[in-house]
Amino acid sequence: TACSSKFVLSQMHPMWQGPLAVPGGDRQSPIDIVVRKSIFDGELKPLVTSYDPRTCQQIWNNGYSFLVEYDDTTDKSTLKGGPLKDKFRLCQFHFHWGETNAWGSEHTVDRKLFPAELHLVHWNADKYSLFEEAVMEDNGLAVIGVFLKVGKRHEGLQKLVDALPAIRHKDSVVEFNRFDPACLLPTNTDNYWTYHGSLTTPPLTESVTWIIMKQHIEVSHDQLAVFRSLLFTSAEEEVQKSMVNNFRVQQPLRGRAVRSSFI
Ligand code: SG5
Ligand code: ZN
Repeated sequence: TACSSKFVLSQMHPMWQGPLAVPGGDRQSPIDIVVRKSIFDGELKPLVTSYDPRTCQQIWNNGYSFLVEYDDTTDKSTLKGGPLKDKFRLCQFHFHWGETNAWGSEHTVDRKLFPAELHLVHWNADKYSLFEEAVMEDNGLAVIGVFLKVGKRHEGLQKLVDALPAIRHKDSVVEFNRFDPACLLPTNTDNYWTYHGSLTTPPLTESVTWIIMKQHIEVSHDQLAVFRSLLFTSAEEEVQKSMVNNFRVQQPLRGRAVRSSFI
């Protein structure tokens, strides 16, 4: 089942070893979004993304997911608005996915699992000067989450999918340019849920304003199959492991509010 595979991953994956795997925090992520318990907040603004595809630099397999990384030394690709008071810079995006289409997302909506979830990771450039600094601080990060559903092929995603065979193994990196991350956002970005949480991988710091899109995007089964052809393992390892089920087990809400920008 989905639950048992989550458990196995969080216990077994090398990236999860060490004391950081079990922090004592009470605003951890991911969570289940219970729609009828979410609180409409009329003060929540539309999101304002301004991404420059020329800041796209490389794509790499970090042994847990694949990351598309952006030059974040200047304010060229930014996120503002929504629940945010400050301006945040895009540094990378990545996905989490399952071994089948029945599960794979980290967040769920009324317990509904999606086959994959996109995370666009941004850091607060008004308050901090480096990602590494923002990671440790309250209000340091803002992550946009987008659910993926299986349906028709996603044209924008295909350029990414085509690059994946070159980074099949852990630690492989290739140059990747001019990818516009806005093409992976749903058409309506005004409707979202937001809550205060954490990174879902080590260091698991509670520095993240999560912005979860209500609308999903569609990708084809074949495109997700290419995600699943990636490997957790490096080229040197004898037993190769498919990169699947790279999501964290859900965390308790512990009295936090989940706000919605829509009724
Ligand atoms: C942090 O959290 C990590 C990412 C990790 C996301 O952004 O960055 C660091 O800790 C660097 C100092 O890890 C890396 O970039 C590897 C160096 O992303 C992943 O591991 C890919 C899943 C996880 O962010 S998330 O909470 O949005 N899932
Ligand atoms: Zn993530």
